Amino acid sequence: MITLYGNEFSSPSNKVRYVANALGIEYEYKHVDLMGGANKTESYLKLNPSGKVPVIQDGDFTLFESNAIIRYLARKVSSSLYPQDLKRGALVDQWMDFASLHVAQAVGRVFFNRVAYKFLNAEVDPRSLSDGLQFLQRFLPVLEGALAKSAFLAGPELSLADFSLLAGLDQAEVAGIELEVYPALSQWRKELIAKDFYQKCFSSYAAMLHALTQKAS
Ligand SMILES: N[C@@H](CCC(=O)N[C@@H](CS)C(=O)NCC(=O)O)C(=O)O
Repeated sequence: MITLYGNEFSSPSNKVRYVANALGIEYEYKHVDLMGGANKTESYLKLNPSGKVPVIQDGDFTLFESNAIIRYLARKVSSSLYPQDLKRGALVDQWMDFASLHVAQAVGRVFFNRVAYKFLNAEVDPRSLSDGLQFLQRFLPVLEGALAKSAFLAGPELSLADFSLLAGLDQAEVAGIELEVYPALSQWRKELIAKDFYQKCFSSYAAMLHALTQKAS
């Protein structure tokens, strides 16, 4: 069975859980206590030298980087979530990169500087916060445009790109990021959150995160 090392705070970790659930791939989940430094131990650094979650182990094969992991899982079971067709697959890659590099990173900046800094004993970085907000102002309308045209990000079929984006937006409410002004994006998100693959992890990510942050603050 696959072992997944992750943390509930971590969108990339949750992305892997959503995809594994959707694919019906069983996994053993190992919580990595990031605040307690469990990701910096010698044995963990052997799994991922950067000390980050998520990591999976499939037998003697170890893999880190969430997008690489979800591609691996989809290929392992020949899932249409990552189409074999050259162009359809390339479109999924395009939106996965967009969701991770532009959207999830920007959400992460806002989340860090509005919420996470409090329990990480870190300093707020005003430049990073304003960059994050500006990126979101620029890139969320791009997503709204795509989702107003097709049911899912890379076209009419659900794909890995939707999972990348869904996980990347999980911290939106807690970070005070307004998504309701984007109706197609909000509807797409509402429908995916209701699915079993998501509900198996969280009935509401915002509520879970709120409870965790209250405990940590
Ligand atoms: N690009 C990586 C990002 C992974 C990442 O940044 N993980 C964070 C949690 S969201 C982490 O492990 N942070 C702990 C640290 O940097 O020490 C992926 O998609 O897997």
